[in-house]
Amino acid sequence: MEIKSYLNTQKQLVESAFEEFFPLAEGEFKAHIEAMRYSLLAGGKRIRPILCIAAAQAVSEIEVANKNILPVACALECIHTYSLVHDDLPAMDNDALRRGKATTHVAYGEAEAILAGDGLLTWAFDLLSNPQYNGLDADKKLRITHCIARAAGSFGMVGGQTLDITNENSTFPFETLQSIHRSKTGALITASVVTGAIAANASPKQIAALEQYGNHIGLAFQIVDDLLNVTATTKQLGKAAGSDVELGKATYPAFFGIDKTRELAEKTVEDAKNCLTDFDEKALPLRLLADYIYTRSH
Ligand code: GRG
Repeated sequence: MEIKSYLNTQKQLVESAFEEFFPLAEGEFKAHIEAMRYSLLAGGKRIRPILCIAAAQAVSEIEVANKNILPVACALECIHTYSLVHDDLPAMDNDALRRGKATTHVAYGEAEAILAGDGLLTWAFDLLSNPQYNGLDADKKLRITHCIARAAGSFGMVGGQTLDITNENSTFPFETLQSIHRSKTGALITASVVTGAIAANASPKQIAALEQYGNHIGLAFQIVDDLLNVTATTKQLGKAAGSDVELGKATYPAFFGIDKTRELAEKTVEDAKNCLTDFDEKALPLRLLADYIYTRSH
């Protein structure tokens, strides 16, 4: 299996699901929905929904297009996209470029961008709970919803973003950096893997192993993001390169230099793959995704 073609196929699957689930820009709220669609459909690697699908595939024979997995996968991408829209705002990172396009506040204005982010976050929970889209039983729905809410909120992504912003231009211990990375980026990535597994009826033992896998790749993802911020170009990334130094952010390269950071990222990816030893060949996509997280160029 080629990771490139796997990623392309799953990405198309996720994007067609958005066409099915996401409201059209029409009617009374046309302008608001247009701003949400602008950011959601602007591209992006769709790593979180793909991880959700891959985790489901790792524990069952289910068809990838299983109606119960795609709404969860799409909800994760809605939350991720909202976080990018808000992260780009002038009050936060103040970025003008995202996914190779003007950021939402540049295209639609600040108030619309805030509301587009709010709408995307809330829509995620609509998707998760609405029986029209999601045929999971009530217990699974509740577990998945709670897992995602916890990962996205004050004890996960939002908490991590707060730590990140309040620590700009200051020195702090490495443990704080790890904690920022694990909560700001890692928590939603772990939730992507865990919720895919729950939706596909994984056993508690499988869920525990996949949670560990998710923790490692979540951290690796942000370490590589730190690296790319200093080694890649704005054109390659589709967002501002070099912004971490400009904003005075502490990062892995700032702590360890580029070579050591690469080593640490590679080791973290190996740790992730080691969590999959009890899984059979159905976990191949998860193994390849771990490698991809290390080798990605944007
Ligand atoms: C609650 C007001 C308010 C704002 C929330 C939580 C938050 C703002 C921002 C944190 C999210 C953030 C920017 C995390 C960094 C994670 C990261 C590496 C993002 C880039 O993810 P990719 O590479 O992007 O998957 P694509 O564009 O491919 O989806």
